[in-house]
Amino acid sequence: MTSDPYAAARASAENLARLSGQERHDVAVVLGSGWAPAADALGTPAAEFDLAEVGGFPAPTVAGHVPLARSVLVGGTRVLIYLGRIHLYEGNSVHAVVHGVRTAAAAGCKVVVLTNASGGINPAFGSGQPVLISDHLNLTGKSPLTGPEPPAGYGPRFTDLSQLYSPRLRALARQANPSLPEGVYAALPGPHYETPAEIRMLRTAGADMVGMSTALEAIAAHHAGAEVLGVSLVTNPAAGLSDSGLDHLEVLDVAKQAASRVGDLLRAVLPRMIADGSA
Ligand code: 8IG
Repeated sequence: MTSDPYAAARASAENLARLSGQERHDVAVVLGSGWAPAADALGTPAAEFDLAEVGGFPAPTVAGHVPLARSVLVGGTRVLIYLGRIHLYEGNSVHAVVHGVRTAAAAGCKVVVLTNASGGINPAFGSGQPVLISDHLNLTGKSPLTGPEPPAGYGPRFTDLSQLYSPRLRALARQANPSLPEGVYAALPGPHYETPAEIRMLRTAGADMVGMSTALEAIAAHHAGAEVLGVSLVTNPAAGLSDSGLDHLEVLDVAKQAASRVGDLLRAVLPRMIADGSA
């Protein structure tokens, strides 16, 4: 990536237009751990391409993450799907972590849908439960807005996050599935899972789910002018809340089983996301 992350996003958006054959996109979807089956539920891609060709992305290092993107027409909405994401715990900079959503915004996306798999802290959320993210605790110690002054077209450096997770988009998702609960997502740097004491602390602090992603991307997407919908798939009880320990492969398995169902939800909601209906 060049030293200016905003210029890098513009350059990648140009590559994206060429590779996808689509001048602009309307909505971006970032699929988290185990969410790949949701991509197929969104329909046949018009184009699929390697993120290495888009530029600015480091190679991912975690099982279950594929460095591909797709362009899919869902209804009349041009959807850009990232089949995996970049994590801090892979040793990446905060700018690399948010490069995908900045590129999406530079490619025209007015909505960014961030999905993840998480540990459940709220005891009401069993494994396989999808939850709409209502707010987050960014405990990564990082901000994607560190660095150069943002150029024109972006929000101010001191960006307001009081409505980070769009109430409008959450209401749309609940129209499609009224039983969807909402919860607060705590983002930790990882890659280790928490101690039971840390989970007790997070619960006291108001967290319902815990994971290692999403918060930084949500901030960057909002700052780039996109509305954010966050959907977290609870795949395990957080540390200390069950008798067994945490196993990454079990987590991926639970996510896979639930992901296509949540993909159906996204397919129903995506065509209704662009507010003026002109997409
Ligand atoms: I899936 O229990 C998944 N991701 N930090 N803790 C953290 N991340 C997670 C967890 C969890 N489960």
